[in-house]
Amino acid sequence: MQPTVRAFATVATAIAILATPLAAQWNASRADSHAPIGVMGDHRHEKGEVMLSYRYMHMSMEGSRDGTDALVDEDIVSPTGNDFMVTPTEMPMGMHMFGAMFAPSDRITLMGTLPIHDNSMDHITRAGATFSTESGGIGDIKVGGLVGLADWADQSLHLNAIVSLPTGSIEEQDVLPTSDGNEVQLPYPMQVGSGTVDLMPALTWLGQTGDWSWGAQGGGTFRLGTNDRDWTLGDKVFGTFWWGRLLGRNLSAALRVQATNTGDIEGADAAPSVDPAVVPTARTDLRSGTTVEAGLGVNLYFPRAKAFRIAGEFLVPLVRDLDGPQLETDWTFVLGLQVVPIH
Ligand SMILES: [Cu+2]
Repeated sequence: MQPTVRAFATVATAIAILATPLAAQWNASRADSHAPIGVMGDHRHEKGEVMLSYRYMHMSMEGSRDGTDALVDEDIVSPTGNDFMVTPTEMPMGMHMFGAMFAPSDRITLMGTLPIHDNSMDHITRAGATFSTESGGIGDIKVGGLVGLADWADQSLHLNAIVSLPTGSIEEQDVLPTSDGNEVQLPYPMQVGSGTVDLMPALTWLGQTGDWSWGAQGGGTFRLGTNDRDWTLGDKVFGTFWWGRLLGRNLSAALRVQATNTGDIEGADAAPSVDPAVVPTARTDLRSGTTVEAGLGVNLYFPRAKAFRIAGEFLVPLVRDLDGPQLETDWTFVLGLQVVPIH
């Protein structure tokens, strides 16, 4: 190519790239204008809009690991192994989450979520016996706002300013083989609340171009103070990135990657049943870890039915590096319904 032709081509390409965002307006009425359903606080609303949502999340945890190595349950409770008398073998976790959003202005969307937990945990003892414990109920209510920081033609950036309130129980009890039929305090993973006020800040960046969309969110959960039972769950930081693709007028699919790092518990529960010498779930120093998950999500959007959405996402782990023995997450499924009755 001649220099003038090359210069012209470069300028034309630059104009084309710059003109693309101007030509395309951010469109909230696309199937992929909401993130995969496992992402919280991904979108704002227009002034006056109300959205109600329901999500069901199921997390399947089976088997433990230490570092990136999977462990055999019988080895964890063998006298020559890690010296525990009991270890969890499986923990299915279910959660119903009810949410509401309201936008007092185009810039600010207020939101709140109410989770209801349903946990059970199966165990094996050194003698080979098995037993289960159960817990559940209302978890920690989260309230706050999504504050628009910048809006371009086809991109937007907002701050997630969310606070988690200690409405969930940290006194979940059940019967253990050693408790003579009495209900006693369960270990940390079976508690449904943190017991502390937690700050959950995040930044969310969204973009659309043609039939594609993308988004990124990074943030954390930071616990304030110590709960009434003298412990504090570890802080958590996460980052997630997704790519969405319109597959039709009302259908989109998205791939997502999420990395999460969780810290250990500080302090300790003084209940005799939460004995760190007996079971790994009672060890405050065996809670931390880093996981990377990959998700496939599908969004269905019915604009005429008062902006009704159905979405599902299935996540599998790519990396599980846990300070263990600690139960590993094998898969997570989220199903959600969203409706905008007032707009
Ligand atoms: Cu919404």
